[in-house]
Amino acid sequence: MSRLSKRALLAAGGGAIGLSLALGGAPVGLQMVGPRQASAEPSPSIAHAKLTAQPQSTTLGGGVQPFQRWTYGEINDGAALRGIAGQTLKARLDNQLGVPTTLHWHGLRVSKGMDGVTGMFNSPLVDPKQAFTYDVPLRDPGTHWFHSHHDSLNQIARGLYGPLVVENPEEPKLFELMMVLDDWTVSGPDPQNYSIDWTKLKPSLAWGHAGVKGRVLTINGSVRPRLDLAFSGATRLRMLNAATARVFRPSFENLEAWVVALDGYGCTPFRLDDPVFFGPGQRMDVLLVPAPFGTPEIFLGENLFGKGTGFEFSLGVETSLTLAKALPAFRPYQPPELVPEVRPAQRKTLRMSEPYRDDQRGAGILNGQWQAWESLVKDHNYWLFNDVADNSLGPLFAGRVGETIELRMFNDSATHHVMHFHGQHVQIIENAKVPHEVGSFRDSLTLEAWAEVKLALKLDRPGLWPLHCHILGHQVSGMWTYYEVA
Ligand SMILES: [Cu+2]
Repeated sequence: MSRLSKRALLAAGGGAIGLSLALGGAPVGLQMVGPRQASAEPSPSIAHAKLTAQPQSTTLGGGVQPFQRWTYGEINDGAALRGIAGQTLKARLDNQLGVPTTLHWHGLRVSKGMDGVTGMFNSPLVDPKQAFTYDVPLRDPGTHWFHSHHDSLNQIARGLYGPLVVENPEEPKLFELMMVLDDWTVSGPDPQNYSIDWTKLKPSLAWGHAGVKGRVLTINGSVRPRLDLAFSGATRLRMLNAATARVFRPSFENLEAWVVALDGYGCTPFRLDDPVFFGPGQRMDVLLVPAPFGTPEIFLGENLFGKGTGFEFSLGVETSLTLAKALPAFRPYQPPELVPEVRPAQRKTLRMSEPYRDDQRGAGILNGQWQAWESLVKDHNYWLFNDVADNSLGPLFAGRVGETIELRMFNDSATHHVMHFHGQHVQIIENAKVPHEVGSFRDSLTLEAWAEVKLALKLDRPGLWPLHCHILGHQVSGMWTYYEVA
């Protein structure tokens, strides 16, 4: 078995995932992630994955009734699709659902038409019983993910997502643990006997507030997950927030925790002593070492105040590198073609707000014209970007490859938003409320109520690229726009 086929698909947390990453046509089995030795064998430049979108019976545990989840094969319980930086992933999506779907490669710089967004963005819609193969160059190492970008609110909530780890051969190999956070909409009076309830995903006034959150929290698809840390040394925790609306605020107890990557890209490592906001779509890589005493735990901070629900870690049998040896090897990842120029070619502003009643001017722009508040909200246009609910005034900006755009973002509202850039990462230049993020490259950033940030992006991939809120009820009620790169 070649190096890729052994390493290409690795499962952490003891679970199987139906992402068969195959080389030469033969699907590859699962393997636990542990400390790995560097190999002298070269990596094949092409990796293949077969992702079958299909319904599958599952249970989350904790008294939730079994239900049909949508998956890419088997249940996602902490496994990841893996490749090595520099490879190209050819991922065949086979649609065995009764509805059309697509795949979006969140955090990856793909080419026009491969991004999983249909319509003006040119990616094909994959009908039931049809297949499409995506070309995904694994340019940037890190913890990324893939998910449906068609009817995303419904399809992601029902489970159509999975982590994608692009390994960096320069980084030390540590014992790893994948941690996918999600929440599930349920109904029923008895918490020991909840039923999954998809009707809560229908259009509702919640879209105009914080979005639709599920009452049942899971890690790796389980209410009571098994979370093994290395017996000694540092564990690399790869966190992903796959929820459609819930911002978490994770914190750790009886653990030393160092953040080494944000949204996949290496950052200047910092010690995580205070909880941080962790919005839908975001990733965070944390090195964890248990304290000598006490039970190591993560608290999810799911209500944004207080510690929230705690999950205990256990100690496995694996050993890993010490923190002292591992930490110095992690450094900021900044591909030169994305490092912004000091003097931007253009300065732009993005203001997020709700429509408010203004009988003279109108409450917001729809179909290119100011409209009354009633006309906006009757069709669930609860959010505006620069006063516009539907992009009818064209792109947020247009520029050429290599140009730097300075973008100031203002959250003029009382809820969180998570801005996600397709096509590339952008650098955070100023963020008064979250200073540790300054300088980091992100594809998704959480803005607290009334927050203001300054970003710079050096345009990299030609095409039209969406920019939207990853609180998906906000996305479908006005919070999306796009930018154009020639
Ligand atoms: Cu939002």
